[in-house]
Amino acid sequence: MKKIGMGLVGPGFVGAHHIDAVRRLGDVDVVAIAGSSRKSVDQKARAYKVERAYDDYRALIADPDIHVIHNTTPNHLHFPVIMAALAAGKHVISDKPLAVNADEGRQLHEAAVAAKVANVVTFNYRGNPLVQQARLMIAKGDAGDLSFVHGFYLQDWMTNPNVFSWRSDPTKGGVSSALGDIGSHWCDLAEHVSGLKIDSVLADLTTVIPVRYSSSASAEAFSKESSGERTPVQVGAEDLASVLLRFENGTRGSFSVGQVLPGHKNDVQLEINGRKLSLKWRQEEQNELWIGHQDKPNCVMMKDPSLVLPEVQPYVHLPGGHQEAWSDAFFNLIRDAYDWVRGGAAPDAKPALLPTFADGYRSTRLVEAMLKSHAAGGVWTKIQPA
Ligand code: SOE
Repeated sequence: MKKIGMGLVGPGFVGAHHIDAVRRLGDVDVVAIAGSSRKSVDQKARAYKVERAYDDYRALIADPDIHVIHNTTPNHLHFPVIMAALAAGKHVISDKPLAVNADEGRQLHEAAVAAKVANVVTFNYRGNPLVQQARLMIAKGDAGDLSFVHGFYLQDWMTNPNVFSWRSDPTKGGVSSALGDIGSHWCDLAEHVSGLKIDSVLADLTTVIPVRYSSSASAEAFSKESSGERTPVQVGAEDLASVLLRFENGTRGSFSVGQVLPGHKNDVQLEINGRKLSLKWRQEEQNELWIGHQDKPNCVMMKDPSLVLPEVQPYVHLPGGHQEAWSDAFFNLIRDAYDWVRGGAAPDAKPALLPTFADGYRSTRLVEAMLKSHAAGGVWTKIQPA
């Protein structure tokens, strides 16, 4: 069997999980990684047991043994790296947000469609089996008409002002921090599970920590490294935001995101209330789905292959009571992406779960509308059409 060759650009926190997921597939070779400095990329290559290491992403893209490019670079590099990969006719799996603004998001989406390659954005929370269970229950009408879609995505790893990530740097992360980095996940999840599109938003943003202290190295996600010599940097991007939502069919919603909220590690919650029942899923307790009733006791469904709908069973890897985790859901997304690659990446062969550059582009328009709403003093703002 001929193996598919994978290459990864930007081996940081999440890069390691792309490599793990791909190795779990069995028929994909991790051929090479590319990083920004010779010393650090060699170090990562040794740590991840990858044979080839490039200090220029263009050399990795030109490597003829590589068919699929995984882009896990800081946000400002998504555009040049992905454009180069698409120009070389390679499939691309990119981290979110797809781009730092909607204009770049549109160009990447259009280039991927023209290149006729698999194009995937890692909105990985879609890969959780109980997220799919909730989505299908709603699609089958179990919840009835939806009235309210709400939740949050809260983290605490940026609480210390000495933690300085490229996410807070407008030249690297983009003008938004919390909304682009984690609000993008929440909105994608809310639209994917509810089956509804957000029509307009009213946003309130703030920066709880307006001055951070940076060192020469930007902190990897979830790193608490804060020692060493530091210089103060004025931060303009939001680290806390709340947004009211109106969906196209009139359904209402709201969510909050925050990166500086002690105790919340990677706390994503989505609750959807229909006229017949309510569903609630929380990432930190991801093996459970809460089902709320008005006229009988509420219940908690455990992730178990014999309890979920038949379409969800392929996404469950262990019997009930054997906890599955973030990396299993991430693997599910990567597995679907490579199924699409193996099948020739035809648009109509895309697995239903898989988020594409069209979703990534949509997400950049959602974030842009939220920034615009806040800048205008908190006014209802429509999402721009594609
Ligand atoms: C840091 O906030 C981060 O690593 C995000 O960038 C990821 O997308 C999210 O899944 C986990 O948190």
